[in-house]
Amino acid sequence: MNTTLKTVVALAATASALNAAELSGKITVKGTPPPAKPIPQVKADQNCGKNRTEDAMTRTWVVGADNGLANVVVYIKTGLEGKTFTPPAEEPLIDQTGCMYEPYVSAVMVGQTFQIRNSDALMHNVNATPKINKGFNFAQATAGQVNKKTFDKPEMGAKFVCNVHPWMIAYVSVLENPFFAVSDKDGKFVIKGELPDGKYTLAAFHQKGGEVTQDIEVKGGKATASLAIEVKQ
Ligand SMILES: [Cu+2]
Repeated sequence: MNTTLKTVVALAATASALNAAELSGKITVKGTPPPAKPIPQVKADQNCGKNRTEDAMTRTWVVGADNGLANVVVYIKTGLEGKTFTPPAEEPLIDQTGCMYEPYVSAVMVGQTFQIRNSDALMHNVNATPKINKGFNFAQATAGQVNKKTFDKPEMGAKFVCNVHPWMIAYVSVLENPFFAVSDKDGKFVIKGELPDGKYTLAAFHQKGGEVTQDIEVKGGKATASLAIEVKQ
């Protein structure tokens, strides 16, 4: 390899090392949330509940190990002004299975295509009632039906319901940039992407507990953060 080429390769390696960022951390709950409630209609319905031995539960507050709070949308809220991003090519899936939405909470970028699937051998209707974006409402009558949708404006927690099974609820947040994640069952999150070092504001949004923010600094492609969401009844 000649010297010029070596330099180019070295520079490229440095550039990608600087840009490949990973933000990680944990969301905890502060206070004592009300316990999850059973949704007995799910198991009682012979079609919805045929693979179920235990009741479906409400998912308003899902708390895991060490007060970790699930279903929190974590995203970069400020620090990226003036930049534009291409929506990820990946198409997240919102599934309807056993008459429950999976996942309960998800996030997409503005303009990112996502899929809505009916995995049940019965009819659901997908009634999206966002406040900022345009809503939609359509039936999925057969198992395996997939419809693709996008939202074109940022919005937190757009609500999806099924009017056939009124306990079926999901929330979809729409973000302006691709730097977001949803906390897992123990409150952990990882956001990966090509992100320059610098100062940003990270936000954590919970459907019931609202939003908290924290200033972070990405250095050498890394940052960690811990945010607490307070219980609101
Ligand atoms: Cu349904």
